[in-house]
Amino acid sequence: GALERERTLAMIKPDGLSGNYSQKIKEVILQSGFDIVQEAVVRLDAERASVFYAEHSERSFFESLVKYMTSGPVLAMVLERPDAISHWRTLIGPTDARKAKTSHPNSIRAMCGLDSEKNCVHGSDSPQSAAREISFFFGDVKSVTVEHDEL
Ligand code: DGI
Repeated sequence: GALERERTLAMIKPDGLSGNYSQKIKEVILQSGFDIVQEAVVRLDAERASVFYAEHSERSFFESLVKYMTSGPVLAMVLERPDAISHWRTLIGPTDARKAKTSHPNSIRAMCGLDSEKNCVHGSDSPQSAAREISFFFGDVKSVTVEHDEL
């Protein structure tokens, strides 16, 4: 939990956009003290969606996940505030939106998600994923921190 300002990649997935949840989700974002630093509506093709979710390429649900993520446009956003990564993960709730509806009723996934796949929003799960996902949508970040042992 860094106290310094931090950036994360948030995404409203196709069902969130087509269900007209963007405005409501943005209200939650702004009321929670995030700045929306960048945003773009993007249509992912199968190749791009597969790259985004490459870590799940061996999972049984991968083909279905790619189909879902290419079923319509998504809204990608760079969010900034202190502790942005874990704060946004807390706001969106658990991966399975059905679980979210019972255990985290105030979460974003409880509001607009359907199940463990169609869960309407994404949030980076670590500083490494945030850097990768921000550059996936918005190009390379200029101020990437380089660890000493990488030099
Ligand atoms: O970081 P999360 O999105 O909360 O969850 P994750 O990184 O474990 O999985 C990424 C996405 O893959 C998730 O948002 C929806 C999909 N997914 C994860 N687990 C399942 C799944 N899709 C299906 N159909 N079944 C799953 O068990």
